[in-house]
Amino acid sequence: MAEYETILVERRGRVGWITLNRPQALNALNARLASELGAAASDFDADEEIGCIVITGSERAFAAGADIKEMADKTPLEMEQGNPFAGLERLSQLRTPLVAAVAGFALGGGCELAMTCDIILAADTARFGQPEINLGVIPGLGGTQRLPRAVGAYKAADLVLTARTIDAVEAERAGLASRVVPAAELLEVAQTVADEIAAKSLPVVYAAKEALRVARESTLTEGLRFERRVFVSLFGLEDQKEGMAAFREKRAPEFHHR
Ligand code: CO8
Repeated sequence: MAEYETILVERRGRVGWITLNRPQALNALNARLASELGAAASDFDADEEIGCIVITGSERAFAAGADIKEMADKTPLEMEQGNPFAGLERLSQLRTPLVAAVAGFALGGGCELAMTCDIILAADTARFGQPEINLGVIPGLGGTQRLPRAVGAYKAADLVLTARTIDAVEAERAGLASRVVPAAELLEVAQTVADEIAAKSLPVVYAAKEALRVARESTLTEGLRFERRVFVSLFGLEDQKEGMAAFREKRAPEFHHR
């Protein structure tokens, strides 16, 4: 496995784990971390033995945003051409489901990184927010686009315009967090959720994730048409035959991921 400086990478069964590891900066996302995260996640995505990826940080911070010190003196052209966060944008192209396991601060780019994932598990210590406006900028990694889709226009405007942060319970109530769990159990729950996903048929998981993505990115008519096409095509898979045979035979399915 490749050597990284700012992340820890590990396999646990069919689950790929990526732990952000810049404790001195509360896991602030610098160009190196963004590129390493994009590379490690893409490697897992290309690996058929991996059925789910978990991204997590430390107890104190999932990620406190983009690295302000690294960005502060850049010009618009440098931000555009040398996009330091290109690596993060790769994450939204992956087929494999991503689970964010968030404890502590998930602010700015950290909140946006969590929203790039399919499922957000929040420890009861998690705090989410988009405080960029206090720095004289706006969210730049999807915060003004994914947040309103997740929590609605008015909650998103409250967070983006005032910079206030919300705790895990408010995040779950708003639809930003999928579940809230005690901090001490966060990693265990993340492994369990990821194991459950990774045990399913891989091509069917890819299809479900893509259909959910289309729901966020298209009209209802287009989305329903896409869903129908994919649903029908899944009847060509061995795993569909196995899943339905297992139901009839009253046993657990044994998927072969094809
Ligand atoms: N960048 C760089 N360093 C950071 C960051 C950050 N985002 N956050 C924390 N740190 C550093 C601190 O500077 C400090 O380092 P040092 O000890 O060397 O001064 C260390 O981490 C610990 O932080 P604090 O001492 O501040 O810890 P506190 O517990 O007092 O406070 C907070 C924790 C509240 C999280 C506080 O650190 C904070 O407000 N951080 C900044 C949060 C923020 O504003 N995030 C948004 C950043 S901008 C962004 O994410 C835009 C993304 C879009 C980019 C799009 C490009 C195309």
